[in-house]
Amino acid sequence: MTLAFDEFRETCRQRVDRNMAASLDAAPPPCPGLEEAIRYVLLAGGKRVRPLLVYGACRALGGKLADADAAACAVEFIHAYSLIHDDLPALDDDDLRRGRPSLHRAFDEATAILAGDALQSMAFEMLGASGGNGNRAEMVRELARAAGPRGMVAGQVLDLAADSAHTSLEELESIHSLKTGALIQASVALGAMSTGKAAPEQLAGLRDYGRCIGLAFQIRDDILDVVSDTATLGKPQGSDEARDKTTYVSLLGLDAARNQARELAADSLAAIRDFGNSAAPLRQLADYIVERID
Ligand code: GRG
Repeated sequence: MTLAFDEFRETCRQRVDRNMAASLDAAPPPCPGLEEAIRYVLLAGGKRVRPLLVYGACRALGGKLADADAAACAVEFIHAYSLIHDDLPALDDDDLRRGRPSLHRAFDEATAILAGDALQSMAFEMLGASGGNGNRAEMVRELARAAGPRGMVAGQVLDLAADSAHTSLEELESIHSLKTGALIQASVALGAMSTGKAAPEQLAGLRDYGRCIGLAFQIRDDILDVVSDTATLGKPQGSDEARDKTTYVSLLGLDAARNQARELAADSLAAIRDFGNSAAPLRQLADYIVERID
């Protein structure tokens, strides 16, 4: 990774962390337990990949980072909610997240369900607030579509229903393009939309970049579940195998999965080949996503 990318990543990380904290400071929930739970989840770690994609796409179109602040917070709120619910006993029943007890373990199940619900609403409140350059109604619709019953929630339902013995590569791709990919693709689209000046062909190229990088992200996730360790990941290593889940590694093997992730990263770069230097952060993000270690 280059120094310029490291700086971009750190600037974006600090920016989204500051804005998420400020939104809670400005309008805290009138019940301290809920506020504490939301802060526990939001303000302690995470790679902030989705906000980085928002800011990267905004930059690619020559926008200012401030244009994309609301979208960057909104996608991280949705992501945080999805992780809380994903860890619940009714879903993955995971005790560890980002190196700490998952929310329902640190608090209790009811608080975790409600904190997830609250974060989902907070995302749309933040994105729908007036101001900024983008068309807010279209942006709210974009996020709702990605997070909802034709996006992330559908992916989760299909994943729960998948039969590990009979899941094909096509089915796996369709599950993950919904469960993980839809929010990642929407993050890129929202970054572009937040500038208010995304031409249709630019948006199409960026969506294609997001589609490829979303799948590459999931393949890397599957690889790390095999080759990494619990301390580095901050969540239980080997959980896919323990749950007998079909993954890119179980279907393809490690080497072919790595190649597939790299090919998708190359495809993502091809999708934004017409963008100039302003898309450098997105290009470096593609490399980061397939080489990341956590
Ligand atoms: C309404 C019950 C209910 C469920 C909502 C939970 C859910 C639908 C969907 C789950 C989506 C999900 C958890 C996808 C996994 C995607 C994934 C690879 C997450 C890890 O993301 P990272 O690595 O995490 O970006 P950090 O911690 O770095 O932010």
